[in-house]
Amino acid sequence: MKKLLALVIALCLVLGAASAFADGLLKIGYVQVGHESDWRMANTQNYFDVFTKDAGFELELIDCDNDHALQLAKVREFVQKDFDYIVIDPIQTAGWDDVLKEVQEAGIPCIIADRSVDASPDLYTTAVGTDMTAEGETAGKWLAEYLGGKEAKILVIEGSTGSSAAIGRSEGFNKVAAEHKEWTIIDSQDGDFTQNGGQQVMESFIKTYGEDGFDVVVCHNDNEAYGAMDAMDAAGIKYGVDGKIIISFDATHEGLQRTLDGKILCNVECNPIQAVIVMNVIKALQAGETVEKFTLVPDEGFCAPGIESKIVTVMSDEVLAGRKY
Ligand code: GZL
Repeated sequence: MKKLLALVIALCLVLGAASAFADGLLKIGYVQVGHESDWRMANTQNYFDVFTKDAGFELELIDCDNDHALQLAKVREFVQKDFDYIVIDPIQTAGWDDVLKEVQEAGIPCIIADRSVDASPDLYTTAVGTDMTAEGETAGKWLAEYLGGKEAKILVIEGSTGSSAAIGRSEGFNKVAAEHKEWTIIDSQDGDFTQNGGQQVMESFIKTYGEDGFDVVVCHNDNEAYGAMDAMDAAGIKYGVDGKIIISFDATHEGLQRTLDGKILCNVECNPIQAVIVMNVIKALQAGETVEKFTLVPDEGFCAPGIESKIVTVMSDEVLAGRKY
């Protein structure tokens, strides 16, 4: 009887193990920020395009709708389901130590993608993303080049508070602004990376400071810039090459179209096409290779036609036609 029982248990174990690899696909759990912007939608689509079954993956991507607690809960679910890899795009930099320790203790490789966390790099396998501080510096350096010493009153529509994108871009821009006593940053409010958020903040800025109260609006992403334009259109305030200076980030296709049209004067890229880089990191880890602690996704800046610049690329139809997203 005992022999029969042992045989049945062994058979179940073998069948169980076989079923886990029956499809031979690597189970990838991706905890995504949300669906707040065109950039985010391009990033999500890119993961679905890359992590396909034909490529050997079973991707479960969770849109956490800007809810940090939901992100933590979904990571814990991926641990319970014993996923092969967990990819996290953290809504905010804070509050990740405990859950990253749980992932590590479960022996599941963890990749931080796009945005970054405050947690020690010892708590995750590797990170892939852009340099948000450098993006902010590029915007500041371009503005300094464009203004050529002229005074400027600056309003900022920030990205989601606590996100590494908003923190980095502010840090980089403010570092350059500190070198320009002729600049004054009048106000800085959170527009949540959405068009509606950008419009609401800009409406409040116009109400508070009036048309003559500002010269420059720095928007932490294209959707906020579109909202700011909506608000200025409604108030009859001109922007662009002969109006208020709008600086934006992301350089999505629509954002670069509006830069080409001279509505946005400077647009600093943040490349959402990151899935192949993450996939290559996973393949290297699968092959037992060691990977760098951080893989930089390169980006650059653009400005409207008719503006000379040594800092960013001047937009043209050819530049726009050559863009991949
Ligand atoms: C930046 C990314 C930001 C984009 C926004 O890497 O996390 O979040 O700039 C997006 O458009 O919402």
